[in-house]
Amino acid sequence: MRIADIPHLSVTVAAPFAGPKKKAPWIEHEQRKIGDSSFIIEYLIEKFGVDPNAHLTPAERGQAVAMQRLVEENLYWAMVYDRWVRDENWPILKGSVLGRIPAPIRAIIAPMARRGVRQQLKGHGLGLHSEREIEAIARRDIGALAAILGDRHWFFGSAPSLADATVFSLLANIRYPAFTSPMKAMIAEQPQLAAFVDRFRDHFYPSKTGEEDAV
Ligand SMILES: N[C@@H](CCC(=O)N[C@@H](CS)C(=O)NCC(=O)O)C(=O)O
Repeated sequence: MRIADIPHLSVTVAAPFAGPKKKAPWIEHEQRKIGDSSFIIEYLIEKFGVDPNAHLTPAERGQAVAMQRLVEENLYWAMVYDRWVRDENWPILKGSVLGRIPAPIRAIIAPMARRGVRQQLKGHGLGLHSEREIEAIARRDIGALAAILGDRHWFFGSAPSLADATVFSLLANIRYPAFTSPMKAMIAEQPQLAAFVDRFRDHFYPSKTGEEDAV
């Protein structure tokens, strides 16, 4: 929405259960609720007549879909693993992601949510691997993104497109918040990719620049 200049109000909720898919994110527009970031984007492109991918070639659009799957369907789960399974991150998670739930309810819900996420990780398959194996998978994904970006300013063309938003959304969530993750170093070891994440933030979230755990 920031790329396409669509006026909006961002709301952070304690739990995603009011969403149509019972997952975040969802949008509410003209009395309708639409869930899942890809369906939301399709809806906005049609409703507002703006397409951040308009300047991409068909091949680039195909690559953007492949990158989105890498980020959302694979690398995302490595972030979930780091946040929810690593014991050192559990107190941070309880105070941040789960921090909006009132304390007495949180005491009951938090361990249940953790068990549920462990089950999700196993269902996906990533949670069946060892910590070392998960690190190796994440390293390959981050290396692939860095190789695709190369020394370019944005992933495709001279203006930001949806691939930039997709990659930023996940890498910013690894790079800036206080959670311990081996992926922080993996991103930092790819200076062009790390600079890209910072550049996107400076461009679209100038008020967050300088904050360590604001995303
Ligand atoms: N691919 C979906 C992913 C949605 C998703 O997994 N959302 C997570 C938070 S980032 C969620 O709401 N999880 C809660 C749950 O599974 O109960 C999208 O991009 O919208």
